Amino acid sequence: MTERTLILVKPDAVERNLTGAILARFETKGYKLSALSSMEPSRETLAAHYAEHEGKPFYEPLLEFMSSGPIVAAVFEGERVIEGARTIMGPSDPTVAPAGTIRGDFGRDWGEKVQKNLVHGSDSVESAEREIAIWFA
Ligand code: RTP
Ligand code: MG
Repeated sequence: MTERTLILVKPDAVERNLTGAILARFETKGYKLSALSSMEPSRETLAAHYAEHEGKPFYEPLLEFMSSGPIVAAVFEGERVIEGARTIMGPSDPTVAPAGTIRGDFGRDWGEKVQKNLVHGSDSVESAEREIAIWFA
């Protein structure tokens, strides 16, 4: 079934001029870019997006990190794109993410409280629809 997923190019990736290289990985895999926006998100937007993590130790560092500069929000479409995009991204921790994945190729541990891992991708159909409504209201 054709799905949509929300991809965020996080502030660390935008700062390092990796936006094009990251979006290209989803495009060259064959997924269709259907929405794209560059922005500096409000705290309200970030709190809505990360509501499931409220109260966790990394929550405040995460919101601070995500507010630290511009991000790029994108919607990609295709068959099983949610799972496919997460495969392309690799595991959350860039130190153990395999080479060939975005996080494995471009990421590392910078010794900070939050994992600066370059990219976000929705983890289910329900999350994707919820997140797309937040970022592309
Ligand atoms: P995402 O939601 O961004 O696609 O990443 P994910 O599913 O792989 O990771 P998740 O568990 O949903 O966590 C959201 C983001 O919070 C930061 N994080 N830092 N212990 C830590 O330092 C830690 N744990 C999570 C990461 O930026 C992660 O992507
Ligand atoms: Mg997640």
